[in-house]
Amino acid sequence: MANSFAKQTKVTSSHWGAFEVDVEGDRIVATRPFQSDPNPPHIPDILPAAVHHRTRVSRPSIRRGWLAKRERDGRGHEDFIELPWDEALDIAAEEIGRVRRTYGNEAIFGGSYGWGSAGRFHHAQSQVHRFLNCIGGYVASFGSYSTGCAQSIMPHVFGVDFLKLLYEHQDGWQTIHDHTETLVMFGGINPKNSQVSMGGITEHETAGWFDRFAAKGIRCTNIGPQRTDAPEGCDWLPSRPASDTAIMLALAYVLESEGLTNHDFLARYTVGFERFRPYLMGETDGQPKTPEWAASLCGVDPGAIDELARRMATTRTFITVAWSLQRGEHGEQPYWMSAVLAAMLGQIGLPGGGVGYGYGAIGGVGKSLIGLRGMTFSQLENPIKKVIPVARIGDMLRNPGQPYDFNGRREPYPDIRLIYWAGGNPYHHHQDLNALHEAWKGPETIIVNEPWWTATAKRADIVFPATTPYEREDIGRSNLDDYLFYMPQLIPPVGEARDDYAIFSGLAERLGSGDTFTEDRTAADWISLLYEEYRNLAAKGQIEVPDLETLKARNWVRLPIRAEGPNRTFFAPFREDPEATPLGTPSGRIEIFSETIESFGYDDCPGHPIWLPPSEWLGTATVAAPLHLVSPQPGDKLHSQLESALADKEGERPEKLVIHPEDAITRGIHTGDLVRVFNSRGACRARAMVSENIRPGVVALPTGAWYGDPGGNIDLHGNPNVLTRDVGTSRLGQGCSAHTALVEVVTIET
Ligand SMILES: Nc1nc2c(c(=O)[nH]1)N[C@H]1C(S)=C(S)[C@@H](COP(=O)(O)OP(=O)(O)OC[C@H]3O[C@@H](n4cnc5c(=O)[nH]c(N)nc54)[C@H](O)[C@@H]3O)O[C@H]1N2
Ligand SMILES: Nc1nc2c(c(=O)[nH]1)N[C@H]1C(S)=C(S)[C@@H](COP(=O)(O)OP(=O)(O)OC[C@H]3O[C@@H](n4cnc5c(=O)[nH]c(N)nc54)[C@H](O)[C@@H]3O)O[C@H]1N2
Ligand SMILES: [Mo]
Repeated sequence: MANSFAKQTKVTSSHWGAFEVDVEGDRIVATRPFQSDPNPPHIPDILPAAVHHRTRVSRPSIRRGWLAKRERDGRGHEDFIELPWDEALDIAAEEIGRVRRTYGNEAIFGGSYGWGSAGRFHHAQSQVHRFLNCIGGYVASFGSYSTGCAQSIMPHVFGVDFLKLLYEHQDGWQTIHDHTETLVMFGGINPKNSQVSMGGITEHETAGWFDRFAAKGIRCTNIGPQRTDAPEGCDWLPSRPASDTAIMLALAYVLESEGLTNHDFLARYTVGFERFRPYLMGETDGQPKTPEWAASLCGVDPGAIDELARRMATTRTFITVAWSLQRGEHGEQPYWMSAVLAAMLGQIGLPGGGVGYGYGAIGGVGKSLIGLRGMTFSQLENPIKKVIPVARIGDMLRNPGQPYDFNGRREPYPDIRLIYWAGGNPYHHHQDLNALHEAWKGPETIIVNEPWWTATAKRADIVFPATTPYEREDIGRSNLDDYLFYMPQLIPPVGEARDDYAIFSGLAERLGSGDTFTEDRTAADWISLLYEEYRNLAAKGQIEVPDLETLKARNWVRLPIRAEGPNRTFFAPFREDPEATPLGTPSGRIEIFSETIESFGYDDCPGHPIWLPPSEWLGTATVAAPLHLVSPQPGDKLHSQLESALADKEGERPEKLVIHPEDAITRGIHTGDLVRVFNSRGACRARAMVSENIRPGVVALPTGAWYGDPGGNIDLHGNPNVLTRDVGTSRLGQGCSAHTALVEVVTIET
């Protein structure tokens, strides 16, 4: 074995891009940037240490109390007993069978949210879903933590699936460069987040485009709590988190009161402005939505709002909205209001004008490609039709059988007895982790496939060690990228790790569904099959893709799928002829007022966008919790992945908390100090970083540190989710509202 893995350098792909890997014997020893990446990330630097880290799960492991007497309370602090694969698979299969027989498949939660790793076949979620479908199905989840709320609200407004709009139909960077004069970025466009794109991103180009925008004199304005959310050189209007709807309303008010609204556009392409206008002008609630009104909420100078509104009305303006804005309570409102504001400007459907979502959130948004999709491992059909909004898992576990509202429907939460998770880390990603820790005691059994002993693995009953992508072969490809990779197996599996496919094959076989799951194919057979299907699809579009053997030899190829010049967006044909190409809304137009939403009768998301203050923000700050906490994505890695190796590095843990000098001085905090960040839900440690790049009153603590404290007083690593709220954005979207939280910060005496 060792010989076939003797010294070699190969390229592989990941969610944060392609990189070269040096292998010696059975170890990854170094990584280097991919040759044609203009701006490679540093994330792979920590990969060699992480892959061989002592926190790898080496053997199948079953928690002692669960094995002895199916006890649940020990999750998170009890030790595990290692077992041989066959024995552990027997026990797991028997338990899955028992739960199915006793409670039915509706008692199995297999939503299994998470990014797992790139690679088309060994895609953990596809694997676990297919397995569960083969044995009768599972309760699934809808949407993502990234965009769940937008996925619910935006189809009502634009009549199109939000992800389709996002990934197939927005202006490309070239179009923005060529046509846009004013770029208004709510929540910024962050090169730090652009490092990542699901499925892979080879050429990191966001920062390069901003250099070109600057050279061309495009005015770029970042509206939000952190200057660093946009590249250097952009204007910054420091605003309070959660106040964006008020700012957008004030911009709309200026347009309407100064005769700058494009009423021809509203008449031809939208419905419901007449029902929204009285609210905007204050006729319904006595409060005109003036810049002065907005200033009291958002903290931005009214003069700056006035000036911006006029500039937006008189230049080609593109509004972008970060995903973070809908990851907060009432996150539906800024999304809907951004569409209304863009409609009032009347530039939707013109190149470089209108509104777009998620630029910078992931690096793939803005790349202009001609669609060549495909290469997915079929999950088969789920016979169980129960689906919860993804971020409502804590609620579901706390309230079995209780009704909840979601986008016009009301139904009871299922009663979950078994959870299967592969490729995600809910103890990193979910809100209010101390509350989740309690809710997690509900199910009888929790099974996790994981390469590392994450906080989630530690809270499982049965843990199967999974390989990382470097320990198996796969194909790397993303709908938002123009490269194709053969991802070779670089090293043998670490410890006794197996691929998710092998784990699920073993379980399916024991449960009598082996043939349905595998169709009698090995992993290599599946990779060949999926690849051939993809090649055929490409050939139909006149795109030449090498055969698999050639790709294996070359390691990677660049696909000729870049769209040349400005691209044509979703709204262009609609603008040209709204009768012939209506939108998919009930009216066929952009819905400023939605009869459908109005009919739901939700006071937390009525028939047109309105300003709704969240329950925690600077407007409700208290002495006990005076600071607004935003918890953005980490710049140095992907979520909680590779965490154990990063945490070993001097000075990296606890995670850094950005705080404004004014807030730091009054608390006697200096850069480098250890601080305690806390509120009524929990507490964590962090390392202070005093900076003027954040608005006073706001602190930022990135996600990604492993949740380190089992039910005690303080999370030692700095996971912001001990502080965040586990409430839905509204009854309509029920998305994650992580960015809505108030905290206090004090120094820790050392
Ligand atoms: N406070 C706060 N919380 C947030 C957010 C926020 O903005 N603020 N953002 C949210 C968002 S948008 C997201 S997307 C989530 C991200 O949350 P997650 O996607 O859950 O985070 P990851 O750390 O990427 O988790 C992936 C897990 O899969 C494991 N894994 C990798 N490869 C494989 C494999 O091949 N097989 C198996 N079985 N496992 C594998 C990794 O080791 C890791 O533990 O966090 C959310 N949480
Ligand atoms: N390096 C790296 N990149 C990533 C990821 C990663 O883990 N690491 N994760 C990827 C994933 S899964 C996702 S979903 C995307 C997320 O992409 P986004 O949702 O855009 O990113 P966030 O980091 O949550 O937030 C971006 C900024 O929004 C600001 N913000 C917070 N609340 C508000 C508000 O109410 N109003 C305004 N105006 N601004 C606000 C904060 O200052 C924050 O820094 O990032 C992706 N990119
Ligand atoms: Mo995300």
